[in-house]
Amino acid sequence: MYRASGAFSLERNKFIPERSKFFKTLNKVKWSEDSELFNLIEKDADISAPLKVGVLFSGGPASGGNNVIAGLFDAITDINCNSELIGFLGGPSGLLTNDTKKINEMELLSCRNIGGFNLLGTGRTKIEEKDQLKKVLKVIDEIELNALVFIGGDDTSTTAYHLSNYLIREKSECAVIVIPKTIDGDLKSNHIEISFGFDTACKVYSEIIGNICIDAVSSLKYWHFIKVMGRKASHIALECALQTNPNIAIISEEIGVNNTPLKEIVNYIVDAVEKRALCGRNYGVVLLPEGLLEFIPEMKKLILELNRILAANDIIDNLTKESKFYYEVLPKDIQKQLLEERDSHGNVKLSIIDTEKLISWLVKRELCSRDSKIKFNAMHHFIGYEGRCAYPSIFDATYCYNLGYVGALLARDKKSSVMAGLKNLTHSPNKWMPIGVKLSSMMCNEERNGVKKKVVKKTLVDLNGCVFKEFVKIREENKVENNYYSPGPIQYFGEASKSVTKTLSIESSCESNSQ
Ligand code: FBP
Repeated sequence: MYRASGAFSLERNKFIPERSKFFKTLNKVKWSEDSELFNLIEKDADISAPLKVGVLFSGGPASGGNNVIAGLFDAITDINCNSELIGFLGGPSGLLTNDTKKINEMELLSCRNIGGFNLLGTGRTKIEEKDQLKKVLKVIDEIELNALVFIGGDDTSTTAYHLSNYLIREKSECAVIVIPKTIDGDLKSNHIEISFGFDTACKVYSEIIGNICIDAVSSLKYWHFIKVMGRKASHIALECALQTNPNIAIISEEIGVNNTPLKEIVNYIVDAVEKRALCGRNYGVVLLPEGLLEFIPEMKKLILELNRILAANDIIDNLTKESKFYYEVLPKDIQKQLLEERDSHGNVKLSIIDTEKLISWLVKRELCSRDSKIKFNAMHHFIGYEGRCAYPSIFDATYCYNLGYVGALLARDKKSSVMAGLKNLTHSPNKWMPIGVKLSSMMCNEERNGVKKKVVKKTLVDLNGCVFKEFVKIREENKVENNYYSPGPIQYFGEASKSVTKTLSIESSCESNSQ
């Protein structure tokens, strides 16, 4: 098995995350309940029997996952030293096939505070069919699990909700608990301030974007088109824009709400290219979110039609006239990428579509059609996989370790169908308040592939929210001026190591101002 090695990893292994004050003595805390939440309060708890807890990673990796496992392991063995933690290998598929390994202290020693999901592996297998639920129940019974902890995003939480209802119907006492994970930052609610992994990914991406900005203003000859991850929501692009001040950052949700056609987006960029050229700046930086294409009306329609055509093994000629027109003007490479195999949800894999190349190609074409004599040289970057397994920031390392503790306490007290959470995340960890959010309070009805389904809501960028408004304040000036900011690498020591994302700090100060 791969292990991180080297002096820095060893130093990171030794880091001991600060804990919420509630975790100092576990037999002195109990959950109180209201309609949406479980709150941890200081009160004597019963001595617990040993726990047998199952855990798995689901979906894309996010920094801090190992610390969730470490926190979970430390807490269940603190609760009773004979407790056991069983990891399912390869994500949800390992749960279906009962592919497991027992997690022990020795193995954890090498991965505490280190990024990656390689301790167990991860996957995107969906568990929703009746026979799959039956298989999971069989595995739970065979291993005699007291609780099953899913470390995953919104789709995983939806699975956990339906599974927990099934287990209740089948009279199983196994509790189902979710730990909120995704770099995309779209798994949040009134109670969940942020999913883990967002902080580290945004800091890694902002370091790279900041470096590119400084290169742009040093070399003076390139327009850099950078696509950043975020399957649907633009939280990452927005956060990185606030951290680095590129000349242009497009936010998909705004394009979607305004139904902005592709041509208008291209003209917006070309206007900025021309304005900057007038000041002698034939260079710049454009940030694009991964999910952009699915928000542009004509592209959205084309992708939906292609999804249907591919699912039915139909031919491209059967696209509607309008979609066929847009398909045919696309560069051949992009056409090919749009036809690649869909993911397990039937969606196009946006991470493999070169949106950054498409947009820069259209910008160049528009400059030509305007008979512009401006020098325009484009460079392209996709920043995504670079940040999902990075060494977790102090925030993510600490947050994840504490989330593991919350998960263990929910397991001890048999709280099922809940998401582990911590409130007050902009304060120091000893002030963090452990919570369990009932999944039922996070459900909504949504149409997925033509069928109405009860799902955990994906939270997109709120265009009326404080974070987006902060971005709107600076974007006009940033278009022409060089206000680039290069935040540098993640810090592990000193004051700067305590920083949280702009998203979290702006949202938290907005909330306290409104109270
Ligand atoms: P999760 O929501 O599962 O955490 O994954 C997020 C993500 O990193 C997206 O930003 C990206 O679109 C996707 O994973 C890419 O994953 P894959 O390589 O499996 O297609």
